[in-house]
Amino acid sequence: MAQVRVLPSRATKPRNTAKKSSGEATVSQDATGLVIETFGRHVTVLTADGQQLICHPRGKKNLAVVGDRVQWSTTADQGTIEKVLPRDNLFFRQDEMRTKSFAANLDHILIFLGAEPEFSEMQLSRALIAAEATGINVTIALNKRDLTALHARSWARLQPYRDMGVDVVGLSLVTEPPTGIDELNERLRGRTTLVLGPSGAGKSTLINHLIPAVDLRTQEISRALNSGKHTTTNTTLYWLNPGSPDDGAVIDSPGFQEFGLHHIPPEKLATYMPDLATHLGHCKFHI
Ligand SMILES: Nc1nc2c(ncn2[C@@H]2O[C@H](COP(=O)(O)OP(=O)(O)OP(=O)(O)O)[C@@H](O)[C@H]2O)c(=O)[nH]1
Ligand SMILES: [Mg+2]
Repeated sequence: MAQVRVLPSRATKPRNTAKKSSGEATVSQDATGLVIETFGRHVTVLTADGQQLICHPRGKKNLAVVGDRVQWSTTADQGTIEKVLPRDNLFFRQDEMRTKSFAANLDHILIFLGAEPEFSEMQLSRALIAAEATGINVTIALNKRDLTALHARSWARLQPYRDMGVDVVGLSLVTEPPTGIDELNERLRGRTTLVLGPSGAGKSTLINHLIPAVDLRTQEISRALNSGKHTTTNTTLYWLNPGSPDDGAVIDSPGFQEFGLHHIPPEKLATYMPDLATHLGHCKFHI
């Protein structure tokens, strides 16, 4: 868990939430909150009065993810998620075995890649398809511009995506001054953004840079394995400006390797690829 929690200041005290001494759950209509972190089956809920409460789901239902608005209850020593309130959207991946939800109620996904480790076009394309299917705006960021030759090569590999109309920005976080941050900030302002990408791309480094009060653990990549070290293990939301939640939030997430699209019927896939979608209906094979 992050050492410094960045809380919004806009807090109102919940009413009618007096605890019962018997240990019986107390539910109040006003006991709503926002899930700001998930770890295993447990979540941290930011309550309406600005408290953080560790909650677990009631049974197998009500599995909440970061960004979820929930109704919670407390017994003597623990919090329970009673209900996940209706979502605007839910971003997830799915393979034959399981579904992995990233976050809910998103305005924007920042697919965060680095000049190293080398990214996979297959996984990038899959993440773009999932975002398109969910109707969430995407920006691709290509980090580590200071590694000039590697960055240029990766930038060229992103050309087909730019040709499809995907927004791509380049940046460097370790140079003094960093580059590309203003362009990126324009895309983050006022939105809740999931920062998604392979391990080692620099997602947590970005969040440390954007929010000085946050000090997330980061780690060098393994060049031998062309991979990061899976440093971030929890999904966590941080406000860009702790005093003003409306300025937007970023969600750090663990690096992913495989992006399953089991939930999208094969005949629908082309409709979520902008370059193919324009040709649908004009193919003699009726794709
Ligand atoms: N050269 C260079 N290195 C960078 C840059 N940004 C981040 N790094 C380094 O990349 C490494 C990985 O950064 P992290 O922030 O831990 O990466 P992550 O995407 O959060 O990785 P996971 O938590 O494992 O998913 C660290 O050694 C960072 O210092 C950059 O702009 N240039
Ligand atoms: Mg990280």
